[in-house]
Amino acid sequence: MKKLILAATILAASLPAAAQFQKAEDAIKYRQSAMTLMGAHFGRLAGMAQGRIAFDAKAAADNATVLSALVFLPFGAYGAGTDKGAPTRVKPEIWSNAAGFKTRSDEMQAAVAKLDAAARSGNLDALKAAVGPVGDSCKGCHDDFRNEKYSN
Ligand code: ASC
Repeated sequence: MKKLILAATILAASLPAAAQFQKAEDAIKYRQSAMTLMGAHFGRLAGMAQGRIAFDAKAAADNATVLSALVFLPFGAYGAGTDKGAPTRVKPEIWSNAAGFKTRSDEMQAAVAKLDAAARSGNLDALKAAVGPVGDSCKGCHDDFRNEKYSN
């Protein structure tokens, strides 16, 4: 499982963004789908950390493994011209401040790598400590690069 995830992660991280999709709409749907899945799997980990969901070490580790691969997926789907073509909340800063966007994605991926290690430790306190920085990184990037409302 880990090997497969690693292979998928490397592949996703190295896919050429521009050539990956036929239409802007496809890229928008792809990245939104990835974000939805990230929210679902992070939500289960955050729920356990916050006591809303019963702590289950195996479920936590499994969710973190999946999340660890998902976090690379959206960033191959912000090619030029994907600011329209389907309803989207992207801010133009994704392209005008590409370095800032990259920094945000790197920070999030690093925080998720720590969350994955914490989840695999089987220790609830470690999980609790690692969830907050991931949530902060989600929010920070959304504040900078996501609009409140969809474009159309
Ligand atoms: C989620 C989700 C987000 C982030 C954010 C964390 O589960 O859908 O956008 O976490 O709420 O602050």
